[in-house]
Amino acid sequence: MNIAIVCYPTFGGSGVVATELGIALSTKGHEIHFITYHQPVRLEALRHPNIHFHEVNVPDYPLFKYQPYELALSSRLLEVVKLHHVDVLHVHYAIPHAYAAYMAKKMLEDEGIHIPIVTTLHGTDITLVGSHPFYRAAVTFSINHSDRVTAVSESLKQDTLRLFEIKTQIDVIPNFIDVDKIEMAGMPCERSLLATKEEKILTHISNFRPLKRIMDVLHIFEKVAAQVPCKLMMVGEGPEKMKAVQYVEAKGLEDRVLFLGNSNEIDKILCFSDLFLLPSEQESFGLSALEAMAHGVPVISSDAGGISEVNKNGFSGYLSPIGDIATMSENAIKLLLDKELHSKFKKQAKAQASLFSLQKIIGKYEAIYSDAIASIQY
Ligand code: GMT
Repeated sequence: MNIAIVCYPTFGGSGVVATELGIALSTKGHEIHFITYHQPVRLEALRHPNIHFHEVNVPDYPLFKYQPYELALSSRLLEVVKLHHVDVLHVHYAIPHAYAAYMAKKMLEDEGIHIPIVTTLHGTDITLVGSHPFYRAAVTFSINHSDRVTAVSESLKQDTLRLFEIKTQIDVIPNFIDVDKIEMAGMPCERSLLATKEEKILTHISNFRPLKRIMDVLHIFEKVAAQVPCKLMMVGEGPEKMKAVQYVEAKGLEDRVLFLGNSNEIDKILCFSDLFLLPSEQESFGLSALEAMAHGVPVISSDAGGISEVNKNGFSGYLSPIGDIATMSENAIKLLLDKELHSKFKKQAKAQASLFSLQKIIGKYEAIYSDAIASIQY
């Protein structure tokens, strides 16, 4: 198939999922066209012969307070679909991608070209931004006019049905991880560069937005550090980072809390991590938790949204109510102090992650594409 993928090319989970999906589909022989405003961060296009990248350019015009990205995107979609005979448009994150795709579809219809749209909902496009009264009507319209709609968890599907008047069927296709790639990588684990043998390593990866509850991460770390020698790796960038850095400085924790910024090498960081912390306020899935589990890192998380569909309480880690720092810390300490329990959870975390292996999920997207293509009426 000739598949066009639209996504945010940044470090966010939806962009990562879209990129990994495109790469996996390309290895199965599909022709993949990424259409974004810059090359997705996890994509090395030159390495994959049947992956193509088409940049969306938005000219800066001083009259506009807001540059019309949707307009530029739908024009680019039209161009790419025509030039490369694209069979299906897969848009990740409803805003504004599903809306722009609908415009492109209508423009193409005018030229006698009929193309189906598959929209994948990721989380904040529904729960945080999309349901805002200023956007809700357009988001509802775009979802209802997609030929197929998928959500990354049952929790997100239920949120979507609760927050919008949805007339289309929503299929749940969970996020995935290439477990074989992790197994085969066999990368050197350079733990000694960051911690001593006695020290445990706790890791948090996110975009440091308020809903990630970054201060909870630090408070949990402080409680754990009072009983277990440990370090905390904070990976990512975002609006709450400065507050966190200032707190760490004020508490004199600079040598134990390391801010590593955005990283393309999370495999290297997770390979030496002993625990992963994800105390989010909202999380439709929690891709970073799945990535940690695939590396055999147990997860201490909140029970927000779809996290419980990924992290299994008492098996791959522990879940607690949002903001329950005391229980999260107790569970972290319990795991870190009991070597046998920790190694059991490490194995179980890997086993749980394998339920979301790429090989199990990719066929579900291919089936959705085939259905969507077949459903197009000429
Ligand atoms: O978590 C973020 O803030 C990034 C965001 C995104 O849209 O890129 O992530 C959402 O999509 C991910 C991939 O499907 C999910 O794993 C995250 O749980 C979801 N984030 C939220 O629901 C807050």
